[in-house]
Amino acid sequence: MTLRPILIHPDPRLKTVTKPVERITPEIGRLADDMLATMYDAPGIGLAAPQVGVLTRLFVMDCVKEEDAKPRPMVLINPEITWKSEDTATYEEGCLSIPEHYAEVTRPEKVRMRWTALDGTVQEEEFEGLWATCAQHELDHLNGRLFIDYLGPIKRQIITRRMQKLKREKARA
Ligand code: K1U
Ligand code: ZN
Repeated sequence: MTLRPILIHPDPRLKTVTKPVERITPEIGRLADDMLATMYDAPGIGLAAPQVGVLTRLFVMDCVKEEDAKPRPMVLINPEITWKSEDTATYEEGCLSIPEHYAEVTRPEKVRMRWTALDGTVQEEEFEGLWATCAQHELDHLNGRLFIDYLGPIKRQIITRRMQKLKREKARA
């Protein structure tokens, strides 16, 4: 397993609409393993392929919060929303590609998602709470959308400028 570097906003790869996975190859299996390891290491509750520079429709997530609970690592390939609730929920979101910045985002409270698992089977499940928020945040990544795109232009610009500064500092270090 390899920890992969996480891209920091702004980066054109984070604004790209990604391509479907055509075939579940050993390379896709390795990507999923690496992404789960990278997500747990960060730490985070989700990670989408474009965040590690791979422009394909795959994300991982595990929103189990309790320290002593069994982890639930999930790999979702070619995910799509098949139903969303009219009720909405607002969560303070973060993003591993926008470190140390958080903002409230309102989204459907529940979503039903269909995806292909690593073993090739088609799965469908209704998510709610943090799972629903995270699944929608990750699906947005596959469509080149970041949580700051839900904010007003001034807040978005402030965060983008801070990230540009952070990247300049990191490049000098
Ligand atoms: O996609 C990402 O950048 C991962 C992101 C997912 C996410 C967080 C919050 C709401 C929606 C989606 C993160 O995991 S940010 C880190 C984080 O939320 C966290 C880190 C450690 C413990 C618990 C949460
Ligand atoms: Zn994110």
